[in-house]
Amino acid sequence: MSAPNKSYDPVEVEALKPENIERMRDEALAAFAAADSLEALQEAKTAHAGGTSPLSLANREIGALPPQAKAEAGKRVGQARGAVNKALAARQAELEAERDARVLVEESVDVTLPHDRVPAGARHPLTTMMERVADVFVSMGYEIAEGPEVEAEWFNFDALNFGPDHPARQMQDTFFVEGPKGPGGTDGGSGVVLRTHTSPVQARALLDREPPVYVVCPGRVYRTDELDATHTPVFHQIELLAVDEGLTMADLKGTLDHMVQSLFGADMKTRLRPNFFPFTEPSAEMDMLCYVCRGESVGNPDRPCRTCSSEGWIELGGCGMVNPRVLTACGVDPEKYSGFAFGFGIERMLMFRHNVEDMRDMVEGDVRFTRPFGMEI
Ligand code: FA5
Repeated sequence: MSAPNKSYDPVEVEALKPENIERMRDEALAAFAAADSLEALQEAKTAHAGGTSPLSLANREIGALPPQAKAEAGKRVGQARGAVNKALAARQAELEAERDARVLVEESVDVTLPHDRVPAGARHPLTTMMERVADVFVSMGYEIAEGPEVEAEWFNFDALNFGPDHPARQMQDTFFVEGPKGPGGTDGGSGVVLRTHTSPVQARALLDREPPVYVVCPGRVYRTDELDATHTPVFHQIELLAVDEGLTMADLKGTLDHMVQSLFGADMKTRLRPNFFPFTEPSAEMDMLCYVCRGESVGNPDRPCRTCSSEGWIELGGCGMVNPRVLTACGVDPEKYSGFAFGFGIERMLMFRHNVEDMRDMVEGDVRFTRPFGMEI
């Protein structure tokens, strides 16, 4: 039997005494329990479970013990540290759960509260309608052409074969940009007008390009009309011009049919009635089958149609073969080329396509009118 180890004196290692280890553990547990926030718990953790905490320092003392005492001291300190870490993790979880519950309440959003956010607007249906019509032709290879709204009288009238005395030139119909009397006392000596239709873009397109020319021209136009349910002094037209070799009225009719079928359905059709425009010859008024009754209201008193007044057709606008005089004025050889053109009002189309009864609703800027059309892009 070996003799007792004289160098082993447990009394000398104060920190490792069982009662001291227990006290350190209890102080740590009490500090964790007292921590009422995650910040306070972090401080308690540093003090009681950090690298310089009493238990860690005691742990370091174990190395100085004689081998036979190390196991017992190590077990005691290890158990105490285990209890401390367990209590720390439990308190941490508790405080985090409390914080999460508090955040959920404090940061919750009452979606039923009335709000004062500015409601989203909507594009004006005239814009979307114009784009939709133009898209029909762009998909056929037509190019979009534009011209100025403040236009030279020459483009608006002269190039389009309006005679110098044509009534449309009069101040009762046309806004002249400057109003001094012209030579001989005629109105509109300035030679500059607010364009009265999109047809001047025909002349501009022909002067800018070599045939073949296929253009679609949407835009705003001005006339001295009073604002009422079916007229506005500022309105929108869309114009189509095709100039190529061998174009005929049949091409015009086919193009019109394709347009109304794209916009209103595959069973739609158009009809032409003789008319006069100085810049087309022959000229016609173009009608489309009433998109509401499809012509079924005609002679049928049991099925009256308000949209077409039971006539079965709706007037769309004007059209015709480009007058050779216009081609000549724009430097195009009428012996070689022919063309067709048509133009119609977007406001009127919006009226019958969406049952808008009063054109004034389109110009007042009230979102209650535009919103139901939705946000089309
Ligand atoms: C013209 O303006 C011709 N430039 C159309 C044309 C183009 C004919 C190419 C031949 C070849 P008109 O004056 O009829 O034609 O007007 C065309 C359309 O504009 C009318 O059918 C109507 O829908 C619309 N419109 C005319 N005046 C007004 C107005 N004051 N308010 C709203 N829309 C109007």
